Amino acid sequence: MAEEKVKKEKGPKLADPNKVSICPATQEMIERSHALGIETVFDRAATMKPCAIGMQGTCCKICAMGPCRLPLPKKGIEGKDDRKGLCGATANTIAARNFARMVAAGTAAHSDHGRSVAEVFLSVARKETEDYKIKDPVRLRQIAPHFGVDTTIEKDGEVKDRNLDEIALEVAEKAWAEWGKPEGTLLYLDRAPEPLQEKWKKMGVMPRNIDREVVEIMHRTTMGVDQDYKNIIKQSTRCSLADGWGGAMMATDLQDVMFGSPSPLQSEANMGIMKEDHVNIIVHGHEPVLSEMIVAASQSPELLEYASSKGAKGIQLGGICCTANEILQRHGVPPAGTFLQQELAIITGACDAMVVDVQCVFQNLANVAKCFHTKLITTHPIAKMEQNNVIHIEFDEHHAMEDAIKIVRMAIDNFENRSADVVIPPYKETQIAGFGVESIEYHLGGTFRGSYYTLNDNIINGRIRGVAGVVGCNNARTKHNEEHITIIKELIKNDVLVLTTGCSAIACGTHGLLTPETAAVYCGPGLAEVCETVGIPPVLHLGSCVDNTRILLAATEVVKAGGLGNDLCDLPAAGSAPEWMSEKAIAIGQYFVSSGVYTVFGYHMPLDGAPELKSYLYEEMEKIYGGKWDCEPDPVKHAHKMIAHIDKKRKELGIDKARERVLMDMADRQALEA
Ligand code: MSK
Repeated sequence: MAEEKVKKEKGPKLADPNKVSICPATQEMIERSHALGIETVFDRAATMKPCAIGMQGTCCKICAMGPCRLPLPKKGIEGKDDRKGLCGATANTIAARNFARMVAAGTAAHSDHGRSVAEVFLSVARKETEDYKIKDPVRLRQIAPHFGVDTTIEKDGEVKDRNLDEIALEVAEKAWAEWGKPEGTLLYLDRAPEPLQEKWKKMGVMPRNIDREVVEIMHRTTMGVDQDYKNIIKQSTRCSLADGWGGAMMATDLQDVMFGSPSPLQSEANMGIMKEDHVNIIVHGHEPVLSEMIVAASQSPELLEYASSKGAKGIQLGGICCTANEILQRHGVPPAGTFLQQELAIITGACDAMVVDVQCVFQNLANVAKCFHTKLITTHPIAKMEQNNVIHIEFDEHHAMEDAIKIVRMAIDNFENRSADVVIPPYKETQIAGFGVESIEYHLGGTFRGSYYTLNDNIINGRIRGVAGVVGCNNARTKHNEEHITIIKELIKNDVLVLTTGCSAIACGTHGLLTPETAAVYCGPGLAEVCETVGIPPVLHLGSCVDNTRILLAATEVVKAGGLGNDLCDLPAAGSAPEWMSEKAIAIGQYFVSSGVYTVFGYHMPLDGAPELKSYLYEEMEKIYGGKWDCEPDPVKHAHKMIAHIDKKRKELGIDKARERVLMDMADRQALEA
């Protein structure tokens, strides 16, 4: 262990635990990492500063004449902006190309995840695998029409339900084609409100197929192609829509069909979910196809007995990042932490195996794992690690359960090899997770009404001021979880119902915001009344990063239910990614903005070096799609920008007066009565 430790005497700058996180479990584990001399992301962030020109978005490295760097002059632009790279590319072109490439990378990540899911679904439909089944046939019948697949058949003058296997096969083939079909546009676009579809058609941004839009960005942004920043952003819109209304949305739907649609369930969150006397397996990444099998394997009587034979009292599964959210929302498996806690879960000394798939996985996990007994297992052919202590068990859906059993057995065998003291920070909170489009309808609309009417009614009467989607990552350049939690508390205090996904959702669980009891403590009177009446938390956990599409569809249901305008941009709603770090967040932001949502990012946006492009994204886009970008690092101001937008929309809808009435306190009411 000693030789793997970071040499403290070399004096790398260490993070101050209390300054880098608001989470006590995280603070304690950072302290432990320092005591053991193990470096984590928090220390690296203290040592390495980000590149100032990259931060401005104006470093171009797409050809070997560069990198060309075009920072904004200290005094700002005086007169004509004549900054240019060797080829003449302007700051706007360079920053737009960089932005577009982030959209392409983010779309590729979500959509390749979706492709893997579609591939497994195709195997299920073709009956090539026994390990996966269609768990939610109702969901399959719901989505089939969006693929142009009939769910009924007319026979002998009678309309009957069509055979499920036939529907599955046709849906699987249609879905699979969406990545590369030669003609037409994506089928799911018809799920958006019609006025929005009309805007997309008018602008020529209806995605044709998913892969094509990603490839086209890579082509357009290579040296010497698209040199008009507005045209580059137009393709960024088309590509991002292929993510939000394409690859990511299909990932969510097909996962629901195969693994079951989530419904609210109780669980816990934070590193305190790990158990010293259990075999602890942490799954991390994004794709649930393997982790679904690991959940099943870890509950099998044979493996539980095997764990007991090795002296363990059971098998404790936990998650990090969005794989955590996937198995939380369907099985109640508790998340052990967010993106920034991945190294710390190993530093507990209790992690017998960490199983990673794709996205958001630190390469430094291998260095941390070397300091303990932890088996670090990569499972995906596109995501291996170079370090020699990493084990690769390639997952294949055709023998999925076999792979999962092998992994769980390996973790059990490793239980007796624990080499360091086990220190599990004793912090965890209860949470309710697993909301979706249908469960919001059920809880806020009721089966009796079967619509979003009651939610709309409460928005119109002002008890609920508006709806916010707060999503996304942690970022080691900001204080872990602080922005998420401050913004969300400020929103619910002001009667804004919050929908959350990704690491933001895990942060909310960790800090106790995902229980119905939260309403009485943190909410304004209107939202508290609604939450207490229907028994929901004021912050609804809607799943993983790809499940941001649930937010789009829930918003579409609100539009359909009536009374709040005709399009997503009419709604008193706003989006936020307070601690974003991934290219995927930019793709998500762009598809929300292009779907009509005012979207505020925290930390910073790599646009400051290109003021014209920045004002195009922050102002002009609203004139085209109804949504726009914004950035505000201060969390309280951030929340109030969102609230101001919500109030602007309430005014435009003519429902601002209703809200004034609902905000009357007892004294006002008594005065009125008198
Ligand atoms: S895991 S993309 S850090 S939300 Fe989806 Fe968390 Fe961001 Fe990864």
